[in-house]
Amino acid sequence: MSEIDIPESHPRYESLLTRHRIEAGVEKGITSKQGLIAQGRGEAFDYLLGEETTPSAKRAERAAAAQLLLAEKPVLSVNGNVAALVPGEMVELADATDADIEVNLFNRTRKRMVAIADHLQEHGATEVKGLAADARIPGLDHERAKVDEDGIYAADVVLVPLEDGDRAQALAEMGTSEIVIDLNPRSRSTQHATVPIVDNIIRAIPNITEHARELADSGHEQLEQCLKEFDAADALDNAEQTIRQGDLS
Ligand code: PTJ
Repeated sequence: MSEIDIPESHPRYESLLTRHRIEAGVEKGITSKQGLIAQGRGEAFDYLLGEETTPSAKRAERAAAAQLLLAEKPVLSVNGNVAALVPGEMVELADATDADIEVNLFNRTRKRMVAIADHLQEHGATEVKGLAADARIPGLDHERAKVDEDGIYAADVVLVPLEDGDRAQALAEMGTSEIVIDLNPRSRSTQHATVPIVDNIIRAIPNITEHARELADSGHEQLEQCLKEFDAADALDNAEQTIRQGDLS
């Protein structure tokens, strides 16, 4: 039995586990109520994708691992949904790629920032950035602009999960490369990503970590090649085609 007392053999196990984690996140003051709506939106896309990682998303996850390993200063951005769904998995990915973790919220309050940082620390994070907020992403007039100067502001690669917003565009304009995880291939974030991953974050993060561990001893050239072979436009097109042909049975 799992944390929600549902056998793993249950046909909707993953979906029920995800819902439970988001609900618990709201109760713990980590996830915003809007996060529940965002989750529902994601679930609809996931349903049409067959609730599994497509071959195209698998390639994107490998490219993402290569990009994180190639980065000089990679940062994993965490919002209220990400913290509720994959806290331990984000810490593992940060360890595997030597990345920093930074909390960045749309509905930013000091209380939520601290609750999320504590939650990540309970799951093994040693340092969580985001509370200093001593720099701003230019061109954004909402709370997501607030970043740490030695974190997202200085990063060359940022992992941006579950946010359909203008921060992705603003970061791209700063010259930052982005790996975006979003089940909507038409979201603004995926459109600006160097590596868009159209997959459920529950599956995507452990997959990227596995690839990162596998690629850890690869040379610079091999990692570059892995990234070069990946075509972002093709990946988005592929995801959209799969969704459009989605089977509702
Ligand atoms: O914690 P905060 O204050 O920063 O707010 C976070 C939310 C998620 C509420 C905020 O960023 C928001 O409203 O996001 P959107 O505009 O609803 O975008 C979220 C995107 O994530 C949508 O395109 C969803 O399809 C997608 N999504 C939702 N759940 C998942 C997902 N993608 C991958 N895996 C999921 N589990």
